[in-house]
Amino acid sequence: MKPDVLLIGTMMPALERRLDEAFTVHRLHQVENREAFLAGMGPRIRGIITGGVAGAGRALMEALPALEIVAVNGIGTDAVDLDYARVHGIRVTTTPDVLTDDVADMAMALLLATARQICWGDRHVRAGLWARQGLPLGRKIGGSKLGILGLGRIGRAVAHRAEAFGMEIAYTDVAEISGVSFRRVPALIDLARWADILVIAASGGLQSHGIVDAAVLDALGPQGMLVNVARGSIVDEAALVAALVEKRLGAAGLDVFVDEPAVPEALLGLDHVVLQPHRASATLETRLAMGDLVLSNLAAHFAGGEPLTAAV
Ligand code: 8YV
Repeated sequence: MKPDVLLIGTMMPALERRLDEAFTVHRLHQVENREAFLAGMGPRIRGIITGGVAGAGRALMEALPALEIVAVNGIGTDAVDLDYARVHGIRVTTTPDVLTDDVADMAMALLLATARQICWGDRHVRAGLWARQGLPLGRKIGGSKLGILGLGRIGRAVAHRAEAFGMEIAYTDVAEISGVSFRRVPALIDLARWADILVIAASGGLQSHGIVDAAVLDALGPQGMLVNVARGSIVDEAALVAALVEKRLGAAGLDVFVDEPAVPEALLGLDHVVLQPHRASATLETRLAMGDLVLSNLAAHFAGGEPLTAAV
């Protein structure tokens, strides 16, 4: 008997085929009447596969009394009610390490695209404006000051890349990170005051909710730049939009938003903002590696063993 699992969202076809081989997969996006489905099938579901942002909230978990494991296809656990999982002995796994390089690359890509106005320049050429009007000058990355919020695996990978670009680096984290030579600035507002560019690489959740607020954005200032490859919830999005519209913040490169896939309308017309549809881990290689890890975690658990990368 193959275990019944619930797939929230989609994965690459090759990975979904492998899921189908090992499990009886129920696809939530194909369910027409969610209530009826949960009433009928809910008691049989032993596993959930979900993305990192939303999916396995408390209401869904409560409707699945036989739930044993939530395998997150990502590093963030925002999609899962971790307290509920702990209390009910439900394992939660993520996909660490395999996505670190790609997310750090996206941070650098956004940083460069924003500072050097790559997308703006591209629009300019395509619109046939090159011969007719100029563009404002970009900002030099080499020698600039990079503040990193969150010096975990991804933050460190950003720092190492930025070093190669000749940037000066400091970070804010809840504690001093051992084994790194980067300077820690305990208060985020001080980091923002010092930095030319602030990259957010912290985890989402209650602890970081809204900590990049209006005061931090003002400390970054009209010459400053914000890059976010972590979670939209870490930024006070209304304050960010206001700061960008009023030019109190110089520029932003954003891969994540509060209410994805909704992006604040006011950002769409701003040339000093670069937008991405939450794609930092979206390479063929990394999505395959993430999927592999999801499958391995589920296989280990259902074979009676310890999942490889358990968060809970
Ligand atoms: C994914 C992410 O895009 O790792 C995360 O936490 O947000 C991203 O890598 C997301 O998990 C969708 O699968």
